Amino acid sequence: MTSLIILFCVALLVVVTIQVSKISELASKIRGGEDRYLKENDRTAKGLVVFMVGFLVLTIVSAYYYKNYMLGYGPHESASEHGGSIDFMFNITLIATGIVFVITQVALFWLAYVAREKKGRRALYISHDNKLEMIWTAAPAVVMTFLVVSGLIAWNDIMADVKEGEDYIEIEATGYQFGWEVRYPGPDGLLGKKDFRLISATNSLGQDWSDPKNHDDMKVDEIVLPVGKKVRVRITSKDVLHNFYLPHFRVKMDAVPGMPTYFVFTPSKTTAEYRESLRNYAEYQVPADADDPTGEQLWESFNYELACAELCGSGHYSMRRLVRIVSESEYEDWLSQQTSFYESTIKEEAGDDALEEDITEDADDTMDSE
Ligand SMILES: [Cu+2]
Repeated sequence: MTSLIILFCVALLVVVTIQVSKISELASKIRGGEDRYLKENDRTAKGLVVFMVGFLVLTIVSAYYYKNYMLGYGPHESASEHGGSIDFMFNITLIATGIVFVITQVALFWLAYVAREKKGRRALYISHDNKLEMIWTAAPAVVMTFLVVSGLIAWNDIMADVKEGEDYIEIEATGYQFGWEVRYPGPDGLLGKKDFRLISATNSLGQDWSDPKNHDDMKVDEIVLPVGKKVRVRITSKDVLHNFYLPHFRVKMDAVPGMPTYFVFTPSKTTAEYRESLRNYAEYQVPADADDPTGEQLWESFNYELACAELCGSGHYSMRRLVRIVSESEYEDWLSQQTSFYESTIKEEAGDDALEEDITEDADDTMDSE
């Protein structure tokens, strides 16, 4: 009801404004102010052109100022093999819409100036023009088709799953409020089975210990991956929606509880290489006059990171994890230092008792089924 009354008031206000302006227009005509009216009209039309020029100049200045924030430029180059095609789509879309933006703004303000009211001038009336219709239908259609088709091709390319027999590393990221559990498959290269009913204080992922593939699976704090190798990330969530986001690799995928998703990508730059590429950018250097106790430049301490890109609750910000891309040999070294979660936690803590318990439970199950 309140909104209806407000709407009615707004409508009334509009009517009042129109009536008042009509009256003042009439009054100025009666006072013989037609010349003054035309002069004012002239001034407004010229003002619009000045506004357009200022507006476009500022647009260009701000585009130049922020050019380093464009994907794929300056310190924002992608660090994955597919990243370039995403950056290309972003930038080509920005350029296409930018051109249309300039054309329409110029047309809008320039025409308002050129076609302003003048003494003795009559408005030109065009009821139909096939040529014009063709141009403004065909031109956007061609551009849109190009954008949509190249977008589709890029999408199918990026979202393609690994093929059978292909060499890749598969890891798993499970989002929860508030963090990520990252599981590596261990020496066998295979992730073990999970069942949410097995989730407990000591088994946060619900790994099924009767599946031997689980025994060498490792949980890690830092995501370390070798450069130039295909990685398939299984993405899932334990509670609410999260989003597995690796901005530097142009990787972004929802983590949906109960619905596994994945993303396949190939890191193309090691952390050390990426740091080196940031070396010359002012935003990655500590200013000479700054009070810097570490004496370290910002580019030296740069790290790739995993973030959650789905607002998932009060601790959303704290879901950051470090990602390190290293050479193949460094990766093997790091991998050999990781211990299996089963070996280090489950087996040691529970000792032989748990194993015995498992056996008795199994025996009970068999009796039940009989
Ligand atoms: Cu989250």
